[in-house]
Amino acid sequence: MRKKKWPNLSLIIIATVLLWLKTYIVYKTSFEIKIENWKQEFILLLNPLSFILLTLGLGLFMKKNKQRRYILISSFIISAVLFANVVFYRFFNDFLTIPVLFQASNMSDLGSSVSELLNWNDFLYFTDFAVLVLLISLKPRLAPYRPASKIYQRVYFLAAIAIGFFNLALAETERPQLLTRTFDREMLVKNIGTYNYHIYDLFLQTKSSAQRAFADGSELADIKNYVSTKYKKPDEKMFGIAEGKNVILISMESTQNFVINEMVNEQEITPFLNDFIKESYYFDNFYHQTAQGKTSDSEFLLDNSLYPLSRGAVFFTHSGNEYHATPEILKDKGYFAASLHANNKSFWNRDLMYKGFGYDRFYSLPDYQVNNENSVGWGLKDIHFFEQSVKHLREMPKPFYAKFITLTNHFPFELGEDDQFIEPYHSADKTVNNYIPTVRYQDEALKIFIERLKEEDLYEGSIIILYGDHYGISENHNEAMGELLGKDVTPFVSAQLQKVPLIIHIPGHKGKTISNVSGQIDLKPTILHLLGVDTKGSIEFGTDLFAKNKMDLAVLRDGSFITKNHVYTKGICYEKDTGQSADKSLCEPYMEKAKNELEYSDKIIYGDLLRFYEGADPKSAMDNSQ
Ligand code: GP9
Ligand code: MN
Repeated sequence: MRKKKWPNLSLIIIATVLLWLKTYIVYKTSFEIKIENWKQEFILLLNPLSFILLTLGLGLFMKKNKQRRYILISSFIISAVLFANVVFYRFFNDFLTIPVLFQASNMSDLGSSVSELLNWNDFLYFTDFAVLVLLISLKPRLAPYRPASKIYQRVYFLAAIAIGFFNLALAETERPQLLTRTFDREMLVKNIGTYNYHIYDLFLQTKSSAQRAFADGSELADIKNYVSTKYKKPDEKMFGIAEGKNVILISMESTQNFVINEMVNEQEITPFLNDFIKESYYFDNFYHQTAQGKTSDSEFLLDNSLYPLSRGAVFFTHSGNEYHATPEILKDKGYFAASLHANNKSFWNRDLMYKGFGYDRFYSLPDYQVNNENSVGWGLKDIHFFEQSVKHLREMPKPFYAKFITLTNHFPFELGEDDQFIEPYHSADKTVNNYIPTVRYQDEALKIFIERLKEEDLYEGSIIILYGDHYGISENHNEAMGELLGKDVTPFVSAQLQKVPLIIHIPGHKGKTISNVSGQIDLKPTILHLLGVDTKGSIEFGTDLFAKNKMDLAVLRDGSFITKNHVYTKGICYEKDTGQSADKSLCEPYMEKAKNELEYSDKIIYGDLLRFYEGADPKSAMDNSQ
């Protein structure tokens, strides 16, 4: 019998093709990368190639066994990076960044979420690696080793680099300024590929470390100018109205504004909040401005009126910076500042960051009794959390600035039957279905907490501020969300789904609904003005929500923004009334502003510029400048 002739393909080529095709298949099946035309599709197909060729190509300089080992190990590592992105994407609808990787302590705390995020068939993501192993051990002749000549090596690397540049050039025609505007990771990955993106991210990381080292106070002048033109005089009727009162802040986990006054199964999702907003100031056009740092980003916005970073969590990456946060400012007014959250103190690096903000006390896991009965999903159930927190509140020196961070309404939105005050929604999407009872549960917990505050005589002497920390339902669930809302979730709708509730209750005030467009960045000046602290001259990007001529603008961390009449997202300007795309020139006046805001805020963080601000505490400013 004649022996069949197999093609003689070298190991490097086989490994490259396998990894390349696998990456493309994963792009198409595990990420939602929107493709608008054939050119984009071609870029997507092409983009993993140069990196894989270059990396595996190093094997050309190695002898047989060493080469095999190198190809196997690098294939495995590259596959693992891709898989890590897939798992991360399932949860955050986003790609990994280096700062996030260093948040391993968070990742290990994810516990219940991780098992929810892994599927039994995930081993398929390593198919190409398995094929390589089998090939080498069973049919090594199919991938023979051939020492590469100098010429071959040169041609190989030139070709790989040429493909890389071709890719970049194509991407640049499709997406000008791609590398200079890095708000949108999806855009980056789509154009330069996951692997090159990680290299680029590494470059950014190095750059930001250098930025601090080289920063000096001179950059602050422009920024000071910018914020001082933005400053709005407080409304005389509201300024100092809560002076000396306690401040009770409640961060409502994953709570989006669409749940307010919305019905599911003919029942209200938030019956308590629907009533409470009637006796409070309720802001129904208020946006979260968080990015990868989720809850911690919202805390950062709240206490500093600075934007969080577009990549990583600023709580991790810049906890050593000098800040001029609300707790520190309120010290002069005799306030005691505390944060209460029944989780590990190191989650989101809170223990360190809180010190920098001037918190006096962090009531964390050891301050709560947590057991199997009173916990679910991420930990202590909200009703128990509030109940146990009342004791801490009682003991706190007055007046206090106390922030309560709820937890039950957290992905994957688990809840025992006994705690379900409303039935899950009925759709094909478990996440959206289960979100409804956990929001409803949180609403019940809030009702009980407010009752307890009244019993403890803490209600009348406190202003109570409730806000949603960030979205709960990502764009991965547009279909079920569309069903629930009765409209298609287009990018225009999606941007507006980033609204979170903001409710400010001031004793003795009737309150009202305020529909100006605003965001979490505005919380700090609003709170300080209510307490009688004028923020004039301080470096912050928000404006007092009660100021008479506050501009209608919310800049989201991905560069999208919302104004009175327009929504700008993913490069398109929409008419708010109709949802139709509008002439770009209508959004243009705000584009520069949005860009400036984010860039100035980033500059402050990367350069640790508040260490040069004369309003800052001189001692710590000195510590930091060494
Ligand atoms: C963790 C809690 C939830 O302590 O704040 O974090 P999140 O995942 O929403 O950022
Ligand atoms: Mn959160």
